[in-house]
Amino acid sequence: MPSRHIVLVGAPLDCGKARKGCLMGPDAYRIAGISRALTDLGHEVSDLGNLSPDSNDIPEREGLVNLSETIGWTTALMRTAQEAMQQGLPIFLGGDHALSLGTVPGVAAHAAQEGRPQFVLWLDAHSDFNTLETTTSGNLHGTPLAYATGQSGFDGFPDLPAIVPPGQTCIIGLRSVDLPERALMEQTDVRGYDMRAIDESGVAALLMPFLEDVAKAGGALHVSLDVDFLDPTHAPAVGTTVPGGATVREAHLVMELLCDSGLMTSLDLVELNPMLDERGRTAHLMVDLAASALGRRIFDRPTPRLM
Ligand code: 4U7
Ligand code: MN
Ligand code: MN
Ligand code: MN
Repeated sequence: MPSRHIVLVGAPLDCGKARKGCLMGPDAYRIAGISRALTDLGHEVSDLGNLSPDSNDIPEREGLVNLSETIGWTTALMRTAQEAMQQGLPIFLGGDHALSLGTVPGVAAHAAQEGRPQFVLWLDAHSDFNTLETTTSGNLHGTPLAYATGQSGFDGFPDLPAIVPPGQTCIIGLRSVDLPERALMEQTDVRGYDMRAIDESGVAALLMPFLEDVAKAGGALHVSLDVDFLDPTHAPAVGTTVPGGATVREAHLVMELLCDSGLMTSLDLVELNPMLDERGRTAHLMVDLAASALGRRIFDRPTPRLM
Protein backbone atom coordinates (compact mmCIF):
# COMPACT_ATOMS: atom_id res chain seq x y z
CA MET A 1 0.00 0.00 0.00
CA PRO A 2 1.32 3.49 -0.78
CA SER A 3 2.61 5.49 2.14
CA ARG A 4 -0.05 7.65 3.81
CA HIS A 5 -0.11 10.49 6.27
CA ILE A 6 -1.98 9.10 9.24
CA VAL A 7 -3.42 11.51 11.79
CA LEU A 8 -4.12 10.07 15.23
CA VAL A 9 -6.91 11.90 17.07
CA GLY A 10 -7.45 10.96 20.73
CA ALA A 11 -11.11 11.20 21.73
CA PRO A 12 -11.31 10.15 25.38
CA LEU A 13 -15.07 10.44 25.63
CA ASP A 14 -16.80 8.27 28.16
CA CYS A 15 -20.24 9.89 28.23
CA GLY A 16 -22.07 7.53 25.86
CA LYS A 17 -23.03 5.08 28.62
CA ALA A 18 -22.85 4.66 32.39
CA ARG A 19 -19.87 2.31 32.83
CA LYS A 20 -16.63 4.30 32.85
CA GLY A 21 -13.24 3.40 31.44
CA CYS A 22 -13.24 4.22 27.70
CA LEU A 23 -11.54 7.53 28.48
CA MET A 24 -8.32 5.53 28.90
CA GLY A 25 -8.66 4.08 25.40
CA PRO A 26 -6.50 6.59 23.46
CA ASP A 27 -3.56 6.14 25.83
CA ALA A 28 -3.95 2.36 25.78
CA TYR A 29 -3.62 2.39 21.97
CA ARG A 30 -0.54 4.60 22.24
CA ILE A 31 1.03 2.30 24.84
CA ALA A 32 0.14 -0.72 22.68
CA GLY A 33 2.30 0.92 20.00
CA ILE A 34 -0.10 2.20 17.37
CA SER A 35 2.32 4.88 16.08
CA ARG A 36 5.22 2.46 15.78
CA ALA A 37 3.06 -0.18 14.10
CA LEU A 38 2.09 2.34 11.40
CA THR A 39 5.50 3.96 10.91
CA ASP A 40 6.99 0.46 10.56
CA LEU A 41 4.68 0.06 7.55
CA GLY A 42 6.20 3.16 5.95
CA HIS A 43 3.48 5.65 6.87
CA GLU A 44 4.03 9.10 8.28
CA VAL A 45 2.15 9.42 11.60
CA SER A 46 1.19 12.56 13.50
CA ASP A 47 -0.64 12.50 16.81
CA LEU A 48 -2.92 15.46 17.55
CA GLY A 49 -3.14 14.38 21.21
CA ASN A 50 -6.39 14.16 23.11
CA LEU A 51 -9.34 16.45 22.36
CA SER A 52 -11.81 17.89 24.86
CA PRO A 53 -15.52 18.50 24.39
CA ASP A 54 -16.92 21.94 23.55
CA SER A 55 -18.92 23.54 26.33
CA ASN A 56 -22.58 24.41 25.80
CA ASP A 57 -25.63 25.18 27.89
CA ILE A 58 -27.85 22.40 26.61
CA PRO A 59 -30.04 21.13 29.46
CA GLU A 60 -29.99 17.45 30.42
CA ARG A 61 -33.07 15.43 29.48
CA GLU A 62 -34.71 12.79 31.60
CA GLY A 63 -33.99 9.32 30.28
CA LEU A 64 -30.88 10.37 28.34
CA VAL A 65 -27.37 9.88 29.75
CA ASN A 66 -25.00 12.91 29.58
CA LEU A 67 -26.80 14.70 26.73
CA SER A 68 -24.94 18.01 27.06
CA GLU A 69 -21.44 16.49 27.20
CA THR A 70 -22.24 14.19 24.29
CA ILE A 71 -23.32 17.14 22.16
CA GLY A 72 -20.14 18.97 23.25
CA TRP A 73 -18.04 16.09 21.94
CA THR A 74 -20.15 15.92 18.79
CA THR A 75 -19.49 19.53 17.81
CA ALA A 76 -15.77 19.27 18.70
CA LEU A 77 -15.30 16.07 16.73
CA MET A 78 -17.25 17.26 13.68
CA ARG A 79 -14.85 20.20 13.41
CA THR A 80 -11.70 18.18 14.10
CA ALA A 81 -12.69 15.39 11.71
CA GLN A 82 -13.05 17.89 8.86
CA GLU A 83 -9.66 19.43 9.69
CA ALA A 84 -7.93 16.05 10.02
CA MET A 85 -9.32 14.90 6.64
CA GLN A 86 -7.45 17.78 5.02
CA GLN A 87 -4.19 16.48 6.49
CA GLY A 88 -4.45 12.77 5.74
CA LEU A 89 -6.15 9.62 6.95
CA PRO A 90 -7.47 10.14 10.49
CA ILE A 91 -7.70 7.36 13.04
CA PHE A 92 -10.02 8.39 15.87
CA LEU A 93 -8.87 6.70 19.07
CA GLY A 94 -11.90 6.24 21.33
CA GLY A 95 -13.54 6.64 23.57
CA ASP A 96 -16.97 5.07 23.32
CA HIS A 97 -19.03 4.88 20.14
CA ALA A 98 -20.79 8.19 20.83
CA LEU A 99 -17.69 9.68 19.20
CA SER A 100 -19.08 8.67 15.80
CA LEU A 101 -21.89 11.21 16.31
CA GLY A 102 -19.13 13.69 15.42
CA THR A 103 -16.63 11.80 13.29
CA VAL A 104 -19.03 10.43 10.67
CA PRO A 105 -20.80 13.75 9.90
CA GLY A 106 -17.38 15.48 9.98
CA VAL A 107 -15.76 13.19 7.42
CA ALA A 108 -18.96 13.26 5.34
CA ALA A 109 -18.80 17.06 5.25
CA HIS A 110 -15.24 16.82 3.91
CA ALA A 111 -16.31 14.33 1.23
CA ALA A 112 -19.21 16.60 0.22
CA GLN A 113 -16.76 19.48 -0.24
CA GLU A 114 -14.72 17.27 -2.57
CA GLY A 115 -17.88 16.19 -4.39
CA ARG A 116 -17.44 12.54 -3.33
CA PRO A 117 -20.15 10.33 -1.83
CA GLN A 118 -19.40 9.15 1.71
CA PHE A 119 -19.79 5.46 2.55
CA VAL A 120 -19.64 3.93 6.06
CA LEU A 121 -18.69 0.39 7.12
CA TRP A 122 -19.94 -0.34 10.67
CA LEU A 123 -18.28 -3.36 12.32
CA ASP A 124 -20.32 -3.98 15.45
CA ALA A 125 -22.47 -6.46 17.38
CA HIS A 126 -25.05 -3.66 17.58
CA SER A 127 -26.66 -1.53 14.89
CA ASP A 128 -26.37 1.74 16.91
CA PHE A 129 -29.57 2.83 15.15
CA ASN A 130 -31.52 4.15 18.15
CA THR A 131 -32.66 7.77 18.27
CA LEU A 132 -33.22 9.95 21.34
CA GLU A 133 -36.86 8.86 21.07
CA THR A 134 -36.34 5.08 20.78
CA THR A 135 -33.43 4.44 23.17
CA THR A 136 -34.51 2.48 26.24
CA SER A 137 -31.11 2.60 27.95
CA GLY A 138 -30.57 6.33 27.35
CA ASN A 139 -27.00 5.48 26.35
CA LEU A 140 -26.08 7.62 23.37
CA HIS A 141 -23.32 5.28 22.14
CA GLY A 142 -26.29 3.30 20.76
CA THR A 143 -27.38 6.12 18.40
CA PRO A 144 -24.61 7.35 16.05
CA LEU A 145 -25.58 5.50 12.88
CA ALA A 146 -29.18 6.74 13.08
CA TYR A 147 -27.96 10.32 13.51
CA ALA A 148 -25.35 10.20 10.74
CA THR A 149 -27.88 8.77 8.26
CA GLY A 150 -30.27 11.63 8.95
CA GLN A 151 -33.01 9.91 10.97
CA SER A 152 -35.28 12.27 12.90
CA GLY A 153 -35.40 12.30 16.71
CA PHE A 154 -32.16 14.14 17.53
CA ASP A 155 -33.50 17.37 19.07
CA GLY A 156 -30.67 19.45 20.53
CA PHE A 157 -28.00 17.96 18.25
CA PRO A 158 -26.45 20.20 15.59
CA ASP A 159 -27.86 20.14 12.07
CA LEU A 160 -25.84 17.66 10.03
CA PRO A 161 -23.27 19.29 7.74
CA ALA A 162 -23.75 16.27 5.43
CA ILE A 163 -25.97 13.20 5.64
CA VAL A 164 -24.71 9.73 4.79
CA PRO A 165 -27.56 8.09 2.85
CA PRO A 166 -28.51 4.80 4.58
CA GLY A 167 -27.91 2.92 1.31
CA GLN A 168 -24.25 3.91 1.55
CA THR A 169 -23.80 2.17 4.91
CA CYS A 170 -23.09 -1.47 5.66
CA ILE A 171 -23.19 -3.07 9.11
CA ILE A 172 -21.41 -6.38 9.66
CA GLY A 173 -21.37 -8.49 12.84
CA LEU A 174 -24.90 -7.93 14.16
CA ARG A 175 -26.17 -10.03 17.03
CA SER A 176 -27.95 -7.52 19.30
CA VAL A 177 -30.53 -5.21 17.72
CA ASP A 178 -33.37 -3.59 19.71
CA LEU A 179 -36.88 -3.89 18.27
CA PRO A 180 -37.33 -0.15 17.54
CA GLU A 181 -33.88 -0.05 15.91
CA ARG A 182 -34.83 -2.93 13.70
CA ALA A 183 -38.12 -1.26 12.74
CA LEU A 184 -36.30 1.94 11.84
CA MET A 185 -33.58 0.14 9.88
CA GLU A 186 -36.20 -1.78 7.93
CA GLN A 187 -37.62 1.53 6.70
CA THR A 188 -34.23 2.32 5.16
CA ASP A 189 -31.95 0.54 2.71
CA VAL A 190 -29.07 0.19 5.17
CA ARG A 191 -27.26 -3.11 4.59
CA GLY A 192 -27.12 -5.13 7.81
CA TYR A 193 -25.43 -8.52 8.04
CA ASP A 194 -25.71 -10.60 11.19
CA MET A 195 -23.30 -13.24 12.46
CA ARG A 196 -25.39 -15.92 10.83
CA ALA A 197 -24.68 -14.31 7.45
CA ILE A 198 -20.94 -14.50 8.22
CA ASP A 199 -21.32 -18.16 9.23
CA GLU A 200 -23.25 -19.00 6.08
CA SER A 201 -21.28 -17.19 3.42
CA GLY A 202 -18.04 -15.97 4.97
CA VAL A 203 -17.27 -12.34 5.67
CA ALA A 204 -15.54 -11.67 2.34
CA ALA A 205 -18.70 -12.46 0.35
CA LEU A 206 -20.57 -9.85 2.41
CA LEU A 207 -17.92 -7.16 2.26
CA MET A 208 -16.75 -7.34 -1.36
CA PRO A 209 -20.00 -6.21 -3.05
CA PHE A 210 -20.11 -3.19 -0.74
CA LEU A 211 -16.49 -2.30 -1.54
CA GLU A 212 -17.28 -2.61 -5.24
CA ASP A 213 -20.11 -0.09 -4.81
CA VAL A 214 -17.77 2.31 -3.03
CA ALA A 215 -15.18 1.95 -5.80
CA LYS A 216 -17.73 2.39 -8.60
CA ALA A 217 -19.07 5.56 -6.98
CA GLY A 218 -15.58 6.98 -6.39
CA GLY A 219 -16.59 7.22 -2.74
CA ALA A 220 -14.80 7.96 0.49
CA LEU A 221 -15.04 5.12 3.04
CA HIS A 222 -15.21 5.60 6.79
CA VAL A 223 -14.74 2.44 8.87
CA SER A 224 -16.08 2.32 12.42
CA LEU A 225 -14.67 -0.64 14.37
CA ASP A 226 -16.40 -1.37 17.67
CA VAL A 227 -14.42 -3.74 19.93
CA ASP A 228 -17.59 -5.81 20.40
CA PHE A 229 -17.56 -6.77 16.69
CA LEU A 230 -15.07 -9.34 17.96
CA ASP A 231 -16.03 -12.27 20.10
CA PRO A 232 -15.43 -11.48 23.80
CA THR A 233 -13.08 -14.46 24.15
CA HIS A 234 -10.64 -12.58 21.89
CA ALA A 235 -11.53 -9.02 22.92
CA PRO A 236 -12.69 -8.92 26.55
CA ALA A 237 -12.05 -5.19 27.14
CA VAL A 238 -15.53 -3.90 26.34
CA GLY A 239 -18.59 -3.15 28.47
CA THR A 240 -21.18 -4.51 26.05
CA THR A 241 -19.95 -8.06 25.45
CA VAL A 242 -22.18 -10.22 23.27
CA PRO A 243 -21.12 -13.85 22.71
CA GLY A 244 -20.88 -15.26 19.21
CA GLY A 245 -18.83 -12.51 17.60
CA ALA A 246 -16.21 -12.38 14.88
CA THR A 247 -13.04 -14.41 15.22
CA VAL A 248 -9.60 -12.86 15.08
CA ARG A 249 -9.19 -14.16 11.53
CA GLU A 250 -12.57 -12.87 10.34
CA ALA A 251 -11.70 -9.43 11.66
CA HIS A 252 -8.24 -9.50 10.07
CA LEU A 253 -9.70 -10.62 6.76
CA VAL A 254 -12.03 -7.60 6.76
CA MET A 255 -9.04 -5.35 7.39
CA GLU A 256 -6.87 -7.05 4.76
CA LEU A 257 -9.62 -6.71 2.16
CA LEU A 258 -10.04 -3.04 3.09
CA CYS A 259 -6.31 -2.58 2.62
CA ASP A 260 -6.30 -4.29 -0.76
CA SER A 261 -9.23 -2.12 -1.87
CA GLY A 262 -7.31 1.09 -1.11
CA LEU A 263 -10.68 2.68 -0.31
CA MET A 264 -10.54 3.45 3.42
CA THR A 265 -10.25 7.19 4.07
CA SER A 266 -10.87 7.32 7.87
CA LEU A 267 -11.17 4.92 10.81
CA ASP A 268 -12.75 4.90 14.30
CA LEU A 269 -11.42 2.51 16.97
CA VAL A 270 -14.13 2.56 19.63
CA GLU A 271 -15.42 1.09 22.89
CA LEU A 272 -12.08 -0.17 24.26
CA ASN A 273 -12.33 -0.13 28.07
CA PRO A 274 -8.79 -0.79 29.33
CA MET A 275 -10.15 -1.40 32.87
CA LEU A 276 -11.66 -4.63 31.55
CA ASP A 277 -8.64 -5.80 29.56
CA GLU A 278 -6.39 -8.79 30.24
CA ARG A 279 -2.74 -7.75 30.04
CA GLY A 280 -3.46 -5.37 27.17
CA ARG A 281 -4.54 -8.07 24.74
CA THR A 282 -7.60 -6.24 23.39
CA ALA A 283 -5.66 -3.01 22.87
CA HIS A 284 -2.94 -4.97 21.03
CA LEU A 285 -5.52 -6.77 18.90
CA MET A 286 -7.15 -3.47 17.88
CA VAL A 287 -3.72 -2.05 16.98
CA ASP A 288 -2.96 -5.18 14.94
CA LEU A 289 -6.29 -4.81 13.11
CA ALA A 290 -5.55 -1.17 12.28
CA ALA A 291 -2.11 -2.25 11.01
CA SER A 292 -3.74 -4.92 8.81
CA ALA A 293 -6.01 -2.29 7.29
CA LEU A 294 -2.95 -0.17 6.52
CA GLY A 295 -0.69 -2.71 4.92
CA ARG A 296 0.67 -5.25 7.37
CA ARG A 297 1.07 -8.63 5.74
CA ILE A 298 1.52 -11.93 7.45
CA PHE A 299 5.16 -12.23 6.31
CA ASP A 300 5.94 -8.73 7.61
CA ARG A 301 4.47 -9.56 10.97
CA PRO A 302 6.78 -8.67 13.86
CA THR A 303 7.78 -11.29 16.39
CA PRO A 304 4.83 -11.80 18.77
CA ARG A 305 5.08 -9.60 21.82
CA LEU A 306 5.73 -11.20 25.17
CA MET A 307 2.70 -10.59 27.37
B1 4U7 B 1 -22.35 0.10 21.09
C1 4U7 B 1 -28.29 -0.99 23.15
F1 4U7 B 1 -30.11 -1.68 24.44
N1 4U7 B 1 -28.90 -1.21 21.86
O1 4U7 B 1 -29.14 1.20 22.85
C2 4U7 B 1 -28.60 0.42 23.63
F2 4U7 B 1 -28.78 -3.24 23.75
O2 4U7 B 1 -21.65 1.33 20.64
C3 4U7 B 1 -26.82 -1.26 23.10
O3 4U7 B 1 -22.56 -0.66 19.84
C4 4U7 B 1 -26.01 -0.19 22.45
O4 4U7 B 1 -21.55 -0.66 21.99
C5 4U7 B 1 -24.57 -0.58 22.23
O5 4U7 B 1 -28.26 0.72 24.79
C6 4U7 B 1 -23.76 0.56 21.75
C7 4U7 B 1 -28.88 -1.98 24.16
MN1 MN C 1 -9.64 14.63 0.96
MN1 MN D 1 -21.14 0.46 18.61
MN1 MN E 1 -21.41 -2.50 19.93
